[in-house]
Amino acid sequence: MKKVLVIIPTYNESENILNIIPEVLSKSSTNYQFNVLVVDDNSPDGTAKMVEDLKNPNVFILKRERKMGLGTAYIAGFKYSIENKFDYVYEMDADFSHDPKYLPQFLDEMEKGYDLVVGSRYINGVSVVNWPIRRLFLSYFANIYTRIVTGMKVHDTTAGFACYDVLKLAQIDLDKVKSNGYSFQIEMKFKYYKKKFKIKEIPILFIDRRAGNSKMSKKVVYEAFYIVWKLKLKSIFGTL
Ligand SMILES: Nc1nc2c(ncn2[C@@H]2O[C@H](COP(=O)(O)OP(=O)(O)OP(=O)(O)O)[C@@H](O)[C@H]2O)c(=O)[nH]1
Ligand SMILES: [Mg+2]
Repeated sequence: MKKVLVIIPTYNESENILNIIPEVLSKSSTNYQFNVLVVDDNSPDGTAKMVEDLKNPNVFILKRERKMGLGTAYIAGFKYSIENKFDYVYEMDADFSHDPKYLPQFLDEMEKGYDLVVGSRYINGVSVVNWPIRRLFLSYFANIYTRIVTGMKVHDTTAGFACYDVLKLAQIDLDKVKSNGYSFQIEMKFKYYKKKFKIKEIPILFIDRRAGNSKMSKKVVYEAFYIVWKLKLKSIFGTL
């Protein structure tokens, strides 16, 4: 039986976390044991305590002292998956934008030999529901821009719903990953692309958060715009 870890970073997700965890765990089968790792940044709404009170042996938590951003939360989770010898590790949001029903489909693709499977909003047109048109435009054109600058053949470079093969992930120098917001997603995919690891995109329907508040900020958007150039230049000079 393979060990699967789903990393869910949280900041004030008390309205979602107790609903999403059981849905993830319910995907366990004879072939796969699903586990959840919540990476919580001392959410003032008590998200961490709710997770601890579950006392579920398949639910783990990493508690950080203050809000430090999505990128470093995932890096901490990735290291946890490597140290604890999981087979596959997922990135997933707590807010139900990423429907847990898709989780098994990622594994079907992993078993075909892919190193990274990305849940994409931008193959087969656009599959995003309930986003303000401004935000959709921003995300869509940010992706086209990223593809042009980096040359990556990935349609949804900022996607945050993904599954990694842990042995391959261990070959990436995670301490060198510096970006934090959406650019974190771009950076991980670019590193896989440059290493010629096999990336597969599967279509998902992305739905705006069900409950709770958005943490998206302008800073994160600006970061993404210059990071793609930084990544491109680093790859040219061999310092990626
Ligand atoms: N640990 C940690 N988690 C975070 C941080 N920022 C966001 N998150 C979590 O990361 C996931 C994605 O964040 P969201 O706020 O949904 O960001 P988004 O999807 O870009 O924006 P909305 O869906 O509009 O809210 C959620 O589970 C958040 O709780 C952070 O600084 N630290
Ligand atoms: Mg969200």
